Amino acid sequence: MVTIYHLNNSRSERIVWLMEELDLPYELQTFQREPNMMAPQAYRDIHPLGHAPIIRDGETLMVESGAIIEYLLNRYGNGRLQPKTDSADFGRYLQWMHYAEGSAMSNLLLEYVGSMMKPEKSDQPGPLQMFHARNLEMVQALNDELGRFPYFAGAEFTAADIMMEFVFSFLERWRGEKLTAYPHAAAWLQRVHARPAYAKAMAVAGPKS
Ligand SMILES: N[C@@H](CCC(=O)N[C@@H](CS)C(=O)NCC(=O)O)C(=O)O
Repeated sequence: MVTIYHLNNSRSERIVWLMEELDLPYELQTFQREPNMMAPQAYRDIHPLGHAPIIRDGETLMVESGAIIEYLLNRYGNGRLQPKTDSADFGRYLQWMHYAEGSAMSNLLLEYVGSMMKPEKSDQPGPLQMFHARNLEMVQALNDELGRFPYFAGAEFTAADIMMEFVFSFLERWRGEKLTAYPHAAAWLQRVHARPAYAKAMAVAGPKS
């Protein structure tokens, strides 16, 4: 059985949600962040890279949420939650699967961490202003994309939505932003949050669990 090492309020939510969508059994081990938000030593002892999520599946021990999702889908998904490789949605699916961590989270974290390290405000000139402006453009572009398609890959909900959902959760939870200026993104978030598997995952591994 797959073991998910979950760190509270973290990207490991993605993996719990995926397993619930696939209706697969898993063992959940939950760890609490230290006051400085880092993973505790017991978590770091599981894998030398020590970031959440971590999973174990037999001999396989993995970090990196996107890679874990691809692994679980390819091994246990039976074609679910990803478009067929010859479908028109496949390129978009791959793009958003990778964009979530490769660009979106990096862009947001640059601004978030930068704002904690420097007194500079994002409405003043400097790198923070640049990151802030870039992130506004990014969220607008994501909103526009969700005006073209109901889900990130196209007509169907896929694992790309699971990857991208954390980007918007980060905006709301950590930066306290409301998506009122982004109606397509807000409607999409409501749709994905209404999924029974999301509710189940959040009950055991959500921010309030
Ligand atoms: N790109 C990685 C990011 C992993 C990451 O930064 N995880 C955070 C939680 S969301 C973490 O482990 N923070 C605590 C720490 O680094 O000690 C992924 O998607 O898995």
